[in-house]
Amino acid sequence: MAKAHVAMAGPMMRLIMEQLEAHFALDRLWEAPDRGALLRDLGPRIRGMASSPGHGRLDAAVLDQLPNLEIISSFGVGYDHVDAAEAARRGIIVTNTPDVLNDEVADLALGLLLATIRQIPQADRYLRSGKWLEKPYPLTATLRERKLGIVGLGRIGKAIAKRVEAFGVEVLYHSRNPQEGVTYGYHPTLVGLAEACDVLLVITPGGEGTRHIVNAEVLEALGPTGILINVARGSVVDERALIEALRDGTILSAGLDVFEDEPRVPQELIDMEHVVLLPHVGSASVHTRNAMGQLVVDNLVAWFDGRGPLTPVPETPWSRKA
Ligand code: NAP
Ligand code: 8YV
Repeated sequence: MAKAHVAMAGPMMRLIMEQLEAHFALDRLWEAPDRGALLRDLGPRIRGMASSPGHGRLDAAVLDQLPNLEIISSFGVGYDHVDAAEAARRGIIVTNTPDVLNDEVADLALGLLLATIRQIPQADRYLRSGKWLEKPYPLTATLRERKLGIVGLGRIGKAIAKRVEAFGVEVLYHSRNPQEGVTYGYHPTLVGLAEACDVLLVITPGGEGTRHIVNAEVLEALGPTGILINVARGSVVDERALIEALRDGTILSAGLDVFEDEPRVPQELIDMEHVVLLPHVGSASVHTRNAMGQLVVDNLVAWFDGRGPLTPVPETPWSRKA
């Protein structure tokens, strides 16, 4: 039997490419000199897509070119680059890579929190520049006696909360709905959470539903000793409002793994000594990226074997039937 055509808009991990090449006819769209012409010719034959946020948006205009597409297997738990509602309308399955990265992202979130509050990168720079020979590093802020507010107590949020508890820090949270089976204090509004805590840690999905929910009003409520940690998506935080809040002391500091226009980071943030900036590395260990990549492959293989998708997103028709 002829192999099903699976397309890829940009290169992915070797683990993914090698396995997809073994199972499917893999169409490497980025190698085509004229992608439009290729899709006019090949589009109707493509039944699967392996996708990554860096490959651009998968929206109605792209889906129009793929009339027989059955499944989009996306790398990463966040899939805000895929119009999953539009895919659902067309009966196209969308899968993501949940759970396999929870601990890795939670570990990184705690590392970023500690690095921000105790100024670990700044202290490292201090030593390397020889300043320790002149005088000790200045005393820093502390995690002690703080309350930490998690925005989005989902799979990763809960893994973060567990770790924070072990640090002896009280956890509060905000999401649209209270979570069952947790004892953390729930705040129905984000401003309410920001008023009640002095560290705000954001770990929601991106997309229109959460765009700029962390705005000037929330930062004002967080207050002058407040610290913002964002490991969600850059779009969740109004970056301009954040820069202003960091400049004028509305909040104390921020630790950011994600930005509105990645990989471009505003020069104002780069120039600030009192923030910690990471290049979107929440899940970026070999171990965890391999697990995510394997799930991208396994979803496609399961689908074309007739076993259904392994990890469909909530919007897909499949999860509604299940
Ligand atoms: P999840 O289990 O679906 O949890 C998402 C949480 O966000 C839920 O508790 C949800 O609760 C809440 N939420 C959704 N919309 C909201 C809104 N408008 N306001 C407030 N809360 C809202 O997802 P997950 O697996 O934990 O992943 C979360 C996100 O982390 C991903 O989507 C991705 O954007 C980000 N992420 C980043 C990295 C990184 O490298 N930095 C790595 C992995 C994931 P309600 O539905 O009750 O509101
Ligand atoms: C990935 C992520 O780095 O899973 C997510 O939502 O943000 C990260 O784990 C990203 O999706 C890959 O580019």
